[in-house]
Amino acid sequence: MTPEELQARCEEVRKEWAEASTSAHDPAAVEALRVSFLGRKGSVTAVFDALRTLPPEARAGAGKLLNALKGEITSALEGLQAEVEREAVGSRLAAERHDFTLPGKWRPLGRLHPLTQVRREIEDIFMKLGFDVASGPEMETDYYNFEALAIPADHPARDDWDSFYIEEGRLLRTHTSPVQIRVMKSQPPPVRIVCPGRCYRRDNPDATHSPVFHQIELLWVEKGLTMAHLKWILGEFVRAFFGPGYEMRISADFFPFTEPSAQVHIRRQGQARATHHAGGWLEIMGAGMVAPAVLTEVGYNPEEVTGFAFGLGVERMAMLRWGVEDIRLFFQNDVRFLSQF
Ligand code: 2U9
Repeated sequence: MTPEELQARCEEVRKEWAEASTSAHDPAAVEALRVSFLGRKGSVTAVFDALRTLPPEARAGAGKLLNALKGEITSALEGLQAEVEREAVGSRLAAERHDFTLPGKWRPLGRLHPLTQVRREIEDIFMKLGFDVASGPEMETDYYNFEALAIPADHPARDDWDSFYIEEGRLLRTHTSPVQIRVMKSQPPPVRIVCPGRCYRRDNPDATHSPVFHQIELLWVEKGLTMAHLKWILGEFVRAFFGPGYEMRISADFFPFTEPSAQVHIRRQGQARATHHAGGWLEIMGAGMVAPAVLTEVGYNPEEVTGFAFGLGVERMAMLRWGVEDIRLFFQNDVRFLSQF
């Protein structure tokens, strides 16, 4: 090769570079470019190899030219490499960008079942008055559910608690009263407890009956308790649960396990002879002084201690509070109903 030919070849390679380098837009293409110009079989390397074919006195000058070409391409490659890397980072950042103006994901909030809310609220009212919360089995024996409460097998009062029998002598409890029997049998007086729980009765479901329902019963047994203490506790409860502005009255009733027995009514003040029947009085619960026979049965001495008890329906309290007119709504688990509480 002559020095002129080598110089012309250098110019050709420079042109090839100028053309090829414009189309490299990613790191792989830049690397391919480097290999095809500076690699072992690259076009610049080939011209270096041709240097040996020049007459010795021409080699130094041609070498300078070649080194300049190699330097140009090397630094252009470095620039290109830096550029495509910057571009790669830029497009990765663009792809990962968060758009904070997009609407968030809607997550429905859960809440407590209205019956749970009412049960806990009533438990809290009585815990503040010094009562403990007690619980017991939902499957009971005839003895705890009926006999200990002075409701013998042949007594017509049994018909008031139409029950689900599991086998002879075993049934689903019809009220939470057996819990109070169990607690009294397990400890001496005084006893101050509230007993919330699920109860079962063989009723056909309708707007006011459900075969599964919830009760809260209260029991206070201690020396010297009278009907006046019962009335005081009832008044505290009505004020705490329904708020001020309600009047309360008690009237005579009958339960086998209390004597005397009473039913408790409330009425919004100033609602006399309003739209409600019976002059606006609403029954909220039954109550009474624990019958002496029941105290004797659990081993207490009715000459030493007296007690009172009452029972309320959790569903009924919730229906009164929120104006719910069908008890079955509490058991259908329809979110359109439940999400209102
Ligand atoms: C013991 C002694 C006495 C609990 C009582 C009532 C009156 C009462 C009803 C309310 C609506 C049942 O849920 S309901 O259908 N309860 O009227 N309960 S006195 O008396 C007791 C309990 C236990 C040892």
